[in-house]
Amino acid sequence: MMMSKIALITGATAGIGEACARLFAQQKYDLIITGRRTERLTSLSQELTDVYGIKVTALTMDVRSKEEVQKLETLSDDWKKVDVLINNAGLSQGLDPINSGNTDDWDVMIDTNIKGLLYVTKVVSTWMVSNARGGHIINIGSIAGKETYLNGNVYCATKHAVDSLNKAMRIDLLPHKIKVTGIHPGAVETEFSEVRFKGDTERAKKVYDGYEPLHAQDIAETIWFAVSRPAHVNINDMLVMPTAQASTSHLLRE
Ligand code: NDP
Ligand code: 8X3
Repeated sequence: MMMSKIALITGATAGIGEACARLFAQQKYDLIITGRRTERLTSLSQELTDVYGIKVTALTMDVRSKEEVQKLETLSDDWKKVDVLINNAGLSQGLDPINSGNTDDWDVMIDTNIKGLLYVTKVVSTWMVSNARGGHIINIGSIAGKETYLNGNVYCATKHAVDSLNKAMRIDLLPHKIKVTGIHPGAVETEFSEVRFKGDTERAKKVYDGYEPLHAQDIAETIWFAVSRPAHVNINDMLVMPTAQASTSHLLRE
């Protein structure tokens, strides 16, 4: 019997992760979808099963918690044959100068974007190594991992760390034929800014005023491009921007 491929997507309850879940389901991947909001995971799981006829496992899991990430180990051996891991769960909190930044915000960003990504990667890369079937790890970085902008300090630092870990993983996992790809988006209109500004939707909307930002689907398609290359090709790194954005600080607003 032909087995479907399996993708594990962290942060599939919104934005880029949710768009990836839809696109990979369309491509007939079975999915492990994770996030903290159970209701959203349940309804997405139902939708993907109904529309695409794939199998979905939904796991409520806060990537900041080592204990919760260990829930992955309760999956059956069949689900541990993950072909693609999309390390997408991440966020920004606040936009303040370093001298007046909120240290709780810093903890959340560091714990989610760096430590959470590491905890999940440790579990899933161990499966990939022991399955001896290769695999592909996609790390969602950011333009903020390539440049630093005013008041972006800690968020930028976490994404620079992802950029570094992306390179490190590629070296460490080379003997196991595991591909590692960094995807670095510029501005994508998702719940990102609402989360950054803690529910201030007016302020969040202004981030995308006067130009067409990227849509989550654009990034899902970029990820799919990397994943669908032949076995001998790895896309190391992709920096994807809205046409109206030349850098973190240069936007053409009309
Ligand atoms: P969204 O806010 O729309 O989605 C973020 C996702 O991450 C949600 O599914 C959320 O799920 C999940 N998440 C956040 N914290 C945790 C946690 N502690 N444990 C588990 N899941 C968590 O934002 P985006 O889709 O835009 O963000 C996805 C990734 O893309 C992030 O890594 C972000 O840094 C990156 N990025 C975004 C850009 C943008 O402009 N939007 C640009 C460049 C990179 P839940 O709340 O249910 O836990
Ligand atoms: C999100 C993009 O420019 O707000 O990573 O940091 S930016």
